[in-house]
Amino acid sequence: MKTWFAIPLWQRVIGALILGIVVGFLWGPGAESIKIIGDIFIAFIKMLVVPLIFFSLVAGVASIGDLRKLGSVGWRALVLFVVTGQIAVWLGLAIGTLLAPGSGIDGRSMALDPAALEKANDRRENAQSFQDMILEVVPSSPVQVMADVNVLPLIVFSLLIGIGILMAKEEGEPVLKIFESGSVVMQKVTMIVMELTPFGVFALMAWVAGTLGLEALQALGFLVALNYLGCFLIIGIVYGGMIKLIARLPVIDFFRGIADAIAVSYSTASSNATLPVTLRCAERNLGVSNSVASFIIALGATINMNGTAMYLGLATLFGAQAFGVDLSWADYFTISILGTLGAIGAAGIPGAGLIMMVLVFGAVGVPLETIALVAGVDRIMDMMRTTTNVSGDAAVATTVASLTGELDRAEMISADDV
Ligand code: DAS
Repeated sequence: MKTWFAIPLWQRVIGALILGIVVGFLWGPGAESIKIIGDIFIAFIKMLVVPLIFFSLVAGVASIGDLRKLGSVGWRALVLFVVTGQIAVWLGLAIGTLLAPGSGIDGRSMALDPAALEKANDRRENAQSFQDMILEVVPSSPVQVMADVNVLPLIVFSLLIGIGILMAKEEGEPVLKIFESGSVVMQKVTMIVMELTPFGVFALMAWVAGTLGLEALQALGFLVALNYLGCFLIIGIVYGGMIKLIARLPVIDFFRGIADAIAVSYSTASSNATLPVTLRCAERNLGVSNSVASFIIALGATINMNGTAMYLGLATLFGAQAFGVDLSWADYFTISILGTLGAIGAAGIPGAGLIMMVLVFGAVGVPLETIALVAGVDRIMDMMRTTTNVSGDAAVATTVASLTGELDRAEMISADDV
């Protein structure tokens, strides 16, 4: 037992992934009989959605209030968080639309859950009037909204609670504390659920390999490749451009400065676990002042997750293509908003993006069965998403510090440093 937990989770998951594929090919369609193990894992993932969104989003929105205390530093960080988040999610949508990773899978033949496909088809055929759609977003019965996992009104309700806490100022503090500690508790519960990942991944990959065969695996491999492509584009172009054009600093020195944070974020797939390393890199290698680094990087680890936002856009299109769900421009807009909110609501822990897919899929009628398809390869993608999230936190902190005179260039690691 001790040996099992001594192995890093990501190695257990990768091992389960490979073993699942081999067993699936050897077992064939009979592998469907162990899919229940994967379904149990997905059910636990769905269990997390409402409490995790509610507590994390409320705490995330309420913590934005601190940004005002930091004046120009705070607002600059918020603007960069929002702008990079939107670029990221639209990049994911563009890559998913242009390269169509889900077209290699015919979800309808999977007959995974006819009810889910029925709901998706109904949604398209009985396209609601605009008024109906607006009315649906209003959380007229918050408890019912949570019971139905109706994510759009849940987000509206969470945002309003967060804003209410901000407006209540000191009187809102006790409630804020509840949501902040509730958010931490839900992250711990999520980490418990994530320990089931190797078992769920093994069963789901055996089922995919055994029943859907090579074309499904190829489609998943393509999705992983596009996830990496999107993340590399964000890191290289968005962050590289921010450092060069706005912070006016040598890009190579920036990435050398955060090399340790990149290594730790990739291996842990957790922004929170990488936080101390990111802070140290920002202060020691990039010369960012302690006040700016500790505030922006800590906040960024919670609400600035551009790799996750990009992935939510990409994965939603993957599911829509796999199940033949036509998405309108209004759906794309919904995905762009929810992808950003999902990234704000996602905690900096392994599997947060997997959980937030429920949020986006539910809103645009993409069957949740897509999660069973991608869960097997999520960890490999999560490692790169997290690296992108962490690099973004460091890039925003460095840029804002440079713009507000809170960066000591003499401290910045440079090419001639050994
Ligand atoms: N693992 C999350 C993080 O720590 C990212 C994700 O799940 O997408 O940033």
